[in-house]
Amino acid sequence: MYGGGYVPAGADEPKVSAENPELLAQFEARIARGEKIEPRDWMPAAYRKQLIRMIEQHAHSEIIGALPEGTWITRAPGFRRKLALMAKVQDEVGHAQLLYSAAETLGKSREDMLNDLINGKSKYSNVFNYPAETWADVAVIGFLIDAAAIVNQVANSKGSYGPYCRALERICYEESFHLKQGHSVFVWLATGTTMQREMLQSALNRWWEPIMHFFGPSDTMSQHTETLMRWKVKMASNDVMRQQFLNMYVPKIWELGLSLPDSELRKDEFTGQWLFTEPNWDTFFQVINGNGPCNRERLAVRKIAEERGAWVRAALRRADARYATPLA
Ligand code: BYC
Repeated sequence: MYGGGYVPAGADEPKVSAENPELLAQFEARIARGEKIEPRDWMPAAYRKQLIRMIEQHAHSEIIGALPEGTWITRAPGFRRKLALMAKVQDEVGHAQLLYSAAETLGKSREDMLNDLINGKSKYSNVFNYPAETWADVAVIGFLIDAAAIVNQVANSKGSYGPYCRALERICYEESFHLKQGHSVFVWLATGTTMQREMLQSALNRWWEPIMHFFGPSDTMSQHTETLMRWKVKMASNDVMRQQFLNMYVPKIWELGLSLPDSELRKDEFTGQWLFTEPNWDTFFQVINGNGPCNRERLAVRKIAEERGAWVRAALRRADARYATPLA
């Protein structure tokens, strides 16, 4: 239905110069005026392709992101923590639903997106390729990864593509509850016994580099930022978002007497910028290209879920077909 202009993944990058110049100028003027682009509006093929890539990766990150924390539901200490974690994990899967629906408006089917995830063709966030070894990892994910996601999503919710922005607005409300849940566990452990503090410090040390990677490669290395910012898909560059995160959350970590594994980390009071050791970008590219500690396991779990859910999807399709047939 929305097929015009959709270029499947792997095809050559659509050329903006090949677009009708009049339509392109009108489109760019709408974006400059801050208007939202809606699914049936004209859009350049490259805009459509970039949006599908980004929203799809985001949706995959939500379902794969449910896995590391999901393994802790049965082991969460106490009924209250279990309930909160279960609700959070369920929310993350719900976010994926919203995002897959937003991506579908651009012409790629959910089935194709999920197949591309399982076949390793599509990416998802680097951070979910690491194991959640202890309960403190759940605190770090819930507090700091959700915080990092909020920085990114609040910015992008002001972007140009209507369905993505509306999904992000709703997601941000829910993420702020997740952040509270993560913060509560984080502070509990930070102010707990020596063993609890050590467990938290160790989790923080392990997660720091993946969190720094989360915002994407530094602006000088980023492939897509320039185009995405021009079309207001991305509302801040990777480095700007990383700086915002450092500014908001490093003081909160230090206040609790915890340290971060980077001796260069400090705020330059003169420029207001945070200085830090450049994270290892080779490691980042290894992880996002399938060679992180848990990539294979994550995709294997997803594949099993797809296989076991096949009969449900088939039954739903049959039921849909039945109701679509007019009564005799
Ligand atoms: N991980 O040109 P660049 C959550 C890739 S889930 C993996 O800078 P761009 C949560 C990038 O795709 C929230 N890959 O890219 C869920 C590109 O490769 P391709 C997740 C990454 O798009 C459950 C290449 O590197 N949030 O919160 O301009 C539990 C070059 O990068 C990453 C989103 O998905 C990465 N971190 O900017 C708890 C937000 N970074 O595609 C929490 C939506 C980069 O050319 N996405 N790459 O092969 C975005 O905002 C942007 O895509 C990014 C990257 C800022 C991430």
